[in-house]
Amino acid sequence: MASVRVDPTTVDAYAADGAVCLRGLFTDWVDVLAAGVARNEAEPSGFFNDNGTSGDSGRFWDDYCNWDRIPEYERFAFESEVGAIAAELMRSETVQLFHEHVLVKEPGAPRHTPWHCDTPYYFVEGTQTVSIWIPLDPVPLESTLRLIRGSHLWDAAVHPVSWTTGDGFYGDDETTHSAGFRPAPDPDAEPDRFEILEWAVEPGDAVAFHFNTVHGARGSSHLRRAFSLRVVGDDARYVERRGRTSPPFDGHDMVDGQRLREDWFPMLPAVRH
Ligand SMILES: O=C(O)CCC(=O)C(=O)O
Repeated sequence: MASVRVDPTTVDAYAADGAVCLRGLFTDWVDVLAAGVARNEAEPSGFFNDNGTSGDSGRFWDDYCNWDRIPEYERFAFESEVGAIAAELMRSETVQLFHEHVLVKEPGAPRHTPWHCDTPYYFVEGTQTVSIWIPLDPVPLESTLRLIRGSHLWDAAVHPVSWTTGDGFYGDDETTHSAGFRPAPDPDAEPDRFEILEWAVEPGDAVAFHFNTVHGARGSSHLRRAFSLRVVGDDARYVERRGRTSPPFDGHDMVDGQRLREDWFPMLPAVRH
């Protein structure tokens, strides 16, 4: 019988709130992941993006879909207990890797991560989804990930926009709000309306959040490297979007309602070693 490390209260909180903080579960992997991020920065993929502007004092860069060429990422995905932890949180028998995403704010990076939810950018949906966001540096409250409690259960998703230009991500505009999306909220302007979950975290802690959960972050005065592993569970299915998706996964050849193809999106070990 596999041991269980996420306590039932945390699993219930994940279902109710759409985000939880996990303390110290990945401490042994911090050096491995940090080596992977250094390799990633030295050998960026075609998806590498500097989200800032030329006058910024520190960059906010991100890159993704590199797990099969960065051995440190691959080892973490397949050899750590992240799959089993995700299975417990999602209450899922299976855990399938969607992709990894690295987000680095260099000291002084002024750029905020805009309030958004990930689902409309992705071509997969389900009640069983989770991103495991792992800081590789100490992160104080002022620069940590911020999430709106319960927003994974909202009826309408936040209108997806480009992080760099703010334009509609599908090549659309404001009218899209009437077609099933809501505009990005501003929780700081409406503190009575939205409850924010945010935790000061240490390297190897994690914030686990549902693909539907609305989240954002401020800029950072210090180096803030984060490694986010995104996985889906039993009920997640491919969904055709009305425009491009991120990541794009060109040529995937899937159709509405299909499980993600396992040759591109492999199953991870879903029980503890
Ligand atoms: O690290 C950040 O600032 C944002 C992270 C994020 O948006 C994500 O992992 O989906």
